[in-house]
Amino acid sequence: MKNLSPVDAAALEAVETREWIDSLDYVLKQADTGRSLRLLDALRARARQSGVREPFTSTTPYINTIAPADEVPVPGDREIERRIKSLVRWNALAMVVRANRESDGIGGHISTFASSATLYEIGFNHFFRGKDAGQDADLIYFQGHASPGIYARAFLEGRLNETHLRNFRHEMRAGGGLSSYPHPWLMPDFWEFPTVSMGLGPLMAIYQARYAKYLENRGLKPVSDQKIWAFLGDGETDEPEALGSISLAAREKLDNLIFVVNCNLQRLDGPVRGNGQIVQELEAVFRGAGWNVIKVLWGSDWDQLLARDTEGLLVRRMSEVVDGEYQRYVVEGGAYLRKLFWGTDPRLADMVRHLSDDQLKHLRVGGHDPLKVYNAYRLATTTKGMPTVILARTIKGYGLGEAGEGKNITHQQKKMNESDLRTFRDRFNVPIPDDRIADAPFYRPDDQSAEVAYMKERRAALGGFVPRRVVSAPAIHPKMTDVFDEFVKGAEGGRKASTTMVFVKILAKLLRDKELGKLVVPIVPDEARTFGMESLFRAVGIYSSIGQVYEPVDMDTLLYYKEAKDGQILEEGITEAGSISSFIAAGTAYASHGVNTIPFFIFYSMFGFQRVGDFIWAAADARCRGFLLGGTAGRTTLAGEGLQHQDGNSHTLALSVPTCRAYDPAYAYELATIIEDGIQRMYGDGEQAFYYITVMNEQYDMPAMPDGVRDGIIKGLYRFNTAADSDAKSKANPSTSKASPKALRAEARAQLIGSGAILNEVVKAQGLLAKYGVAADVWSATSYNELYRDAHRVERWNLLHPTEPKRVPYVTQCLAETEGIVVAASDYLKSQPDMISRWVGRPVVTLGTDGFGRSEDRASLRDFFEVDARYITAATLSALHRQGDVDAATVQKAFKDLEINPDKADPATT
Ligand SMILES: Cc1ncc(C[n+]2csc(CCOP(=O)(O)OP(=O)(O)O)c2C)c(N)n1
Ligand SMILES: [Mg+2]
Repeated sequence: MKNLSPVDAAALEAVETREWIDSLDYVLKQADTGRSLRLLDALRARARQSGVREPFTSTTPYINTIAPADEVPVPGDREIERRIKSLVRWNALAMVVRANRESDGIGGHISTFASSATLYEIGFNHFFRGKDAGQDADLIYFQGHASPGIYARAFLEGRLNETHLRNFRHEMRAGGGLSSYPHPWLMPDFWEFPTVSMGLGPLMAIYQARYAKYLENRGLKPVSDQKIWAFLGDGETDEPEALGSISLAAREKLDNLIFVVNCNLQRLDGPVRGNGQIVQELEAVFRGAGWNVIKVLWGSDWDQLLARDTEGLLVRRMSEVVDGEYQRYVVEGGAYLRKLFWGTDPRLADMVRHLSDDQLKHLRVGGHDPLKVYNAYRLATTTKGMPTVILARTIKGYGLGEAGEGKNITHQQKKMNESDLRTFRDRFNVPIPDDRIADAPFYRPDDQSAEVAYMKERRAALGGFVPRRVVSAPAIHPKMTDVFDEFVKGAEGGRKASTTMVFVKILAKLLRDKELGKLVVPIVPDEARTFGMESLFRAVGIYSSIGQVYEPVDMDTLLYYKEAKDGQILEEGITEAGSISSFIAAGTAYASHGVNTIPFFIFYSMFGFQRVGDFIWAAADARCRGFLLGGTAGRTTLAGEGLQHQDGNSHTLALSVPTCRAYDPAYAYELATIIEDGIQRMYGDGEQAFYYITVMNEQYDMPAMPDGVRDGIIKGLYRFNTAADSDAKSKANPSTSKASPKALRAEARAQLIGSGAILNEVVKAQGLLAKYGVAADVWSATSYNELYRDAHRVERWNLLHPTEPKRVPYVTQCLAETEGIVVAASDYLKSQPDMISRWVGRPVVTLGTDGFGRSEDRASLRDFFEVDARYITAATLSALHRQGDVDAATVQKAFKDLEINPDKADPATT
């Protein structure tokens, strides 16, 4: 061959190729596919032995994964399904066009659903299982901005009416409207999963699928054929969250999970991979991770052409064209295609000589062909032992023609003129007369029509309409006194403890509780030992879908690392995003699985709201319940770790989440009270909220619960002790009596507020202040966020009811009648106590930890951030002096005694 001319060499190679393909065809005809695979393996091995270095390839050729011979026809009436799909398309488009005509700039998306209509319709007519008769329904994560299509279908099904559609993106109008995207908070009977923050849906779907198996393996839910579907955009896969956990899905063999990636090759601004092929890139990534990849690239029209491609020329051409060029083919005519796609080789051009330019242009891609999509779903739903991803090629803005089909502007297209509407109508045969087309009227055939009857019959056969959110878990009314009693009594034997230790004890007791135990779901992102939770490994086991197939290294110890198929702990490894997704799956299981599981997700507090804040937002939207525990919290309480770990921010971030109740408890009884109340309110009273509780690692005495403070703990503030209590206590205890005042001066009074571990500093300051003649009461602020919310609620009521007796915010009720300067200190931003200052009735001096943390010990940190007992004392005296209650000499002496440097740099900015 070396001596041949290039032309002869090519000819010879063509003959050789032909012979090899013939041989393979022969084997394929004679034997099962296993034989051909073994043959290919043998050839590969032979080539390698002879020194051929095969380039690594993680992709398959750019053709459909399912061969035409393996396809089955779509059951049902294809013609009616086509008509239904056209009506859904029309109404989805009309919804957006009309909304934007009426309110310019109201937004909405036409092109996304236009590209994915077939992907959804095949699901609705043949696959998506509903919830009727308690069936374990499929859980579907719809691509957020495809929502117009989902609404349009619900309209045809008779679930939404014309007013709803007219009020798309006008949720507050009379008669009801529709939210822009899937939001269970806004449409709690309809949407189940929030998806529109891109990347979150796919990740949540993976953990949802794993959670479904967890519930099955733990006997909390019967084993079923339920599928978790996630529909996502190809552009969306650039979000790290979208692909970040796909290896978990393969490792866990989640054959209940199906991703459908709508590969329209475009995102908002332009092509996803103009210079490459997004489908091939995704195939490589998913195959590499161990997924079953089904490519649906070409419609049935291409089958004949590919069958005639005996030399592999067409497949090669398909594989070399980049997405930017494929996109171009959509907007250009058939002549362009004939020249630039087919015309690169005369043999290729010959293959389509019998087709007109128009026919060439309309050769469909796979994602618009019901047969191809049906077969992909069929294979996906029957595949065992691995998750499936379907990469479906579609055309963005399909059917919009000049108005945007395949164009870069198509994502933003919201308006269509009369001629565009007419073209769309004609293309999909929508029965709207010419004289009405300009108005873009909605169209719904009557209930007796074949279309509506068919849709309803199909949905009934599959178990009812989807999406539909149903809360099926009944409220529970656990008697939990046994669990919490011991914490109310205070630490026995004067042993010191941290709130983290107390939390772990509470969790352990809850896990042992007869009624609640099995419902508790502890979730940790590789931090169990950090929080002293390792005793739970052995007690309840770590969930593993295959149990434990090795003998753990610490097998002979009491607290060995026990993995079990019915293990209860979700030990997620280092993924806060994954852990919060498990939290969401567990905290919404009361709706999606009919089980009231109670998640406790404990994490490093700096890696919670700050790191996965958008997931927490989605949790709130999804009406999630449960407990988030921010561990080793507090900017100065966490010693040593420094700038990245020391958290002074999380309560402020938590405030922004409407359904999140955040608490910063100091003592065991506070923590126990909050958790007990939380379980009651969420799982007994049905409140759709969740809790964020910071727990610390500083160990100190845990006092007994004072009388009558339960209500205050929940509301966010209560008086921990008074100056008189403290005085009496000091007198009774000679070791601290030195700090007691010689004589209390009536005018020098203070109300000191502390929270979390800083409450102890406040108690110490109370003693110090007594030395300088100041009588101080101490308050524990368990939640500034709750105080702030209550005050605003009351203030709003007063504003709206000007002639009725004024109501008084809880914080005002607590502090208005007290005497003296108010000083509040916490381990978080000063804005925390600042939030309540306007309802206190007099100025509040706030101490907090604004700024970057430092690697230091606790005492140095509290000195640096000016939140220790010395600074609380100094701040109180300073403010008392300014209002004339303490003389200059006393303040100066105190500053000297306490070693306060007035010229110290500001920690907020250093
Ligand atoms: C986290 C996030 N970033 C940005 C957006 C805004 N956005 C909405 S749709 C879109 C483009 C989507 O492209 P693709 O995922 O390919 O979906 P397609 O519409 O093409 O199906 C963008 C950037 C968003 N919703 N979420
Ligand atoms: Mg796209």
